[in-house]
Amino acid sequence: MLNIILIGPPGSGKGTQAQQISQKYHLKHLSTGDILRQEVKNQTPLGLQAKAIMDRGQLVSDEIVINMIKNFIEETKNTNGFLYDGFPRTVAQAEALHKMLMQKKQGINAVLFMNAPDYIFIERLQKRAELEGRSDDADIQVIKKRLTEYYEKTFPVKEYYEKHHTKAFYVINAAQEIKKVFEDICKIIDRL
Ligand code: B4P
Repeated sequence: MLNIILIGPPGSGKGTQAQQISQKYHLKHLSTGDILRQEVKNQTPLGLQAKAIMDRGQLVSDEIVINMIKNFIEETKNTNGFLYDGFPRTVAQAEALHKMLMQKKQGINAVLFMNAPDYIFIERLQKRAELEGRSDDADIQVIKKRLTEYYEKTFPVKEYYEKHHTKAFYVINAAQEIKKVFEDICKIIDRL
């Protein structure tokens, strides 16, 4: 059972790479962003609560996200493993995942850190706003807020994995074209 985590700022290409990786290695793609957007679309009580938070560029509460993940993992049967995309985004979420995996006698095989300068992420999200019209991409102030949230709450997760899972921690050059980023990631997964 493989457990692979994709971590990085908004617009670093987590979702883009996750789709290709999960397909190639037959992993269950677990995107907290996608699950939350589906809840918003279905106008569930959780979705209504999450929409306002996401539209402000903030993170949804740990309690909501951790429960969502627990349900997702429990409901998934017959898989080669999980690809976590956009989760964990806080140290509390990382600790909760660690606990869940320990209970299942599993560990983390790779943490892929998507690295690039901020201006690249901003350009990509603005381009996506034109193409897909995602409400949290539309306003530059919201994009900047997401980056601030990232540096305050998610960057410490990168440091947590660097320190506690040193051998499983990999830095990916996410500024390259999509195909090249994917090739670099495959080289790592093929060695696991
Ligand atoms: P997410 O859905 O996770 O999305 P993201 O971080 O904005 O984007 P991602 O990095 O996946 O970028 P993508 O591949 O799409 O989060 C959205 C919101 O949900 C958060 O702000 C938060 O409110 C909430 N949320 C999610 N998870 C949470 C959690 N665990 N806890 C609390 N809240 C949570 O790429 C972006 C664009 O760049 C695309 O248009 C793509 O085509 C392009 N692109 C990608 N790679 C490229 C490359 N190499 N070259 C050129 N363009 C590229």
